[in-house]
Amino acid sequence: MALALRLLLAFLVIGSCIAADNIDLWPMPQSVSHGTQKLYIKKDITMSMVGSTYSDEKSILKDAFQRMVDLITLNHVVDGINPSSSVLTCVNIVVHTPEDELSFGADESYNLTVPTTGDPLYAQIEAQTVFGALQALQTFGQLCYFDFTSRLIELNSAPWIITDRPRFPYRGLLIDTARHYLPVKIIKGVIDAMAYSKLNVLHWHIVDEQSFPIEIPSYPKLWNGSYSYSERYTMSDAIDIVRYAEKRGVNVLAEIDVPGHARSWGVGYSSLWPSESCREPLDVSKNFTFEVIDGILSDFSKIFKFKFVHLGGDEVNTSCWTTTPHIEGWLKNNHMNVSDAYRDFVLRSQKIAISHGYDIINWEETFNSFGDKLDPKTVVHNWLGEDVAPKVVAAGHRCIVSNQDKWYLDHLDASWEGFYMNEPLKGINDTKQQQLVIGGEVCMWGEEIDASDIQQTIWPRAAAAAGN
Ligand code: CP6
Repeated sequence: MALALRLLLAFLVIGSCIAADNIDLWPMPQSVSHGTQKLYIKKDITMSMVGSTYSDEKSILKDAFQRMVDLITLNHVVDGINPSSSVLTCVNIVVHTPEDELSFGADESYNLTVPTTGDPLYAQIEAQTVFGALQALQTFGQLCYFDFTSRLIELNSAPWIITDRPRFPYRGLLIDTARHYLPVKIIKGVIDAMAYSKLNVLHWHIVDEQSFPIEIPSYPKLWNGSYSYSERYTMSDAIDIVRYAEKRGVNVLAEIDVPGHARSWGVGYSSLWPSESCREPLDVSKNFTFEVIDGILSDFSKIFKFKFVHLGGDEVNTSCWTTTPHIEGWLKNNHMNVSDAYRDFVLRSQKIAISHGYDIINWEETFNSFGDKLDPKTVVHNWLGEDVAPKVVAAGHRCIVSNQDKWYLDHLDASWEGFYMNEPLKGINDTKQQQLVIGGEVCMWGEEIDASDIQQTIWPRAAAAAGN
């Protein structure tokens, strides 16, 4: 992973003739200056929080520091060093706010300085929130390396003065556990790697046509739609994943993709299908359908604390609605055509999600079909093409960009250069409208990958996008 990133960086620097003198940082911080001196890292380097308002009760920072140290020592035995040479003994971390709940738009900015003089010699991190400090620790870790000859941890080109802040508040990666189940351990590995690349939203596309792997206590037969007993997430698995992610500064965005991508729901509750022979989209004519959505979102709200929930809404083929007699009759009685019914389905689901305290994200088809009717706070998730985001923000909606030609990881022919070069603000010139683009997301759809190759397929191209 580190090697892949370094190779990628080397290519980029050569390829685009940037006058960067071997700054091995990715994504490149907003501002970097450095000198020429080599420092050594004391093998039992410590962390302090002198001057912090933050108390680290949940041990977010302390654990992150330990992970960073483990990573730079590569679990090798590090030799001690003659204390007279330039030895960094400590990282002092100043966090200015006591807040330790991860929230959308949290201040992730930081300053990192690594001086060459001082007794003791220590690095200093300064951040508004603990989540900025986590980003700084990632950057610090990238400056350090274990030297196999000296058996010391070294850091080149000091002194360093680095100032950084994210360009976008939403920097996402989609995983899909419906097409192939992904064990909790694998998801945690993906989260670790996201943190290395400073991505901060794991979009968990949990459920789809093929399987329903998650436990929903309100409707316990829903996970009858899982592939097998062992390919399931309990509530406590989901809580575990969310906690694990939050401790690394990663938000978890849960998705239920309705009404189109939901055939697996009916394995446990067949009345959610229009009929036994025509199984999706979900039956729009029944109150039960919306009771189940309410139950799922009610259970979600106890686990997924991110401000947003994703309600899908893409690729809805309504032919089952017009060919199933009881739905056809229902449409007629309500003076609706299928487009009206699709719109009402999405809007009704939005209201349910809002009642559970969520803001909504929907795939762009909802905007393309009835944008003027969407709840104005809806975030529209682009995927089809690059002309949509300008329309979304011109209409006053927030937008997430995932242009399928550039940022779909399941497209194996999409190059890392394409991932790097994709510009989320393309075609948007007004600064107010630019601010409505809350960020971008690369998508690892699960049809063609499973636990055995998901990491290799996500990286390094996702990291190229993160460096954009
Ligand atoms: N599943 C769901 C998918 C896709 C979408 N939604 C998808 C469509 C086209 C491509 C890749 C993925 N597999 N639920 C679209 C958002 Cl090329």
